Amino acid sequence: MQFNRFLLAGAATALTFATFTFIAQESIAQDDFSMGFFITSSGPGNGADLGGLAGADTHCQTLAAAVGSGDRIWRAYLSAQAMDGQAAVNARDRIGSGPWHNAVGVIIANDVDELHGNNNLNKETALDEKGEVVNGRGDSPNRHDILTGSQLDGTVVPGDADSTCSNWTSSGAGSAMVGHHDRTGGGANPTSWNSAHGSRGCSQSNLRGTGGDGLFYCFAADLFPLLIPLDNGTIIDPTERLNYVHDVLGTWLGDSNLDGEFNSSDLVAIFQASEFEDAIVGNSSWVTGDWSGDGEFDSSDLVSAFQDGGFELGPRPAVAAVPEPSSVILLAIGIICVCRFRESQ
Ligand SMILES: [Ca+2]
Ligand SMILES: [Ca+2]
Ligand SMILES: [Ca+2]
Repeated sequence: MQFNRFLLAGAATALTFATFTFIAQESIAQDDFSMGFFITSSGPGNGADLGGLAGADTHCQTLAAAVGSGDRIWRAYLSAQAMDGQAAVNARDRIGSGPWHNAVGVIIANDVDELHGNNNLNKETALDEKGEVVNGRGDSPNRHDILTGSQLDGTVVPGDADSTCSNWTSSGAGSAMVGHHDRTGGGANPTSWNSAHGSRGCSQSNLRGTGGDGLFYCFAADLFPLLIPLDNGTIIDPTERLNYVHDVLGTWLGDSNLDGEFNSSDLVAIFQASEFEDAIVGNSSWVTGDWSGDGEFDSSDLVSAFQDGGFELGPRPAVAAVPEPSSVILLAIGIICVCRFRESQ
């Protein structure tokens, strides 16, 4: 009897959670036609040296923020090869679950499988973040070679040969797999958006020489359902929030881009959102620096994030290390000073 009651309670909890998640996902699927996909209007400018995956993500975030879409978490559609002790990364695993619309609300794909199957990605729909068409074959200059480092199914190219310009750090020797957003051209798979052929080299001039320009795809990683309880006031109590961040999200307080780590790229992202102690009431969310859930990004958010102790520690371990209190508080104070200085510029 006791056991049955336990089972029933467990089932009810699971059902409630499932229902909540379902409702959350439904509401997003139905009324979110905001931009979730674009081709970078320009690359960082140093060929296929994008500053690694992290640099590419930051470039996506910066371009999105410049057109008012900085409140989503942006990821570059790029794979990375196993190298220097780092595991391989598949582009298809980096971009959330969709659906993704372009800058004018047209659907690109509803989910990861559709994106790699019968998607709606072509020259007319694969717009840049400003909603403008990206030059393709027949235009001058042709910019249709889009960096991906990926196979047709969005996974990393197997083998040791360079397919990612040294994991997006080379602007010289090497090669990167590219796709054609206009679905036409040369290569083994000329109509593929993500895996047409390898580039001739990694420099800006070599990329331009064969119809590219160091551009890449950016997708909004659909992580909103997990953030809803943090952003809509469901979980207010600081201890409950911390438990949710640690146990459900599996990360640290301060990980604004939800990549599992709290580091400088999170700080860059929240600085770019420019909501630190601004005059607009209740305008901030997890991704723009309000980790406490009061709708504001202020110094208390930074202090509590640094007290949580995950800064620059990498992914959260099963048993968290105890932070050294005085040094993390000093670091938080330093960052607050930088924020205030930047705000006053
Ligand atoms: Ca992070
Ligand atoms: Ca505010
Ligand atoms: Ca706050």
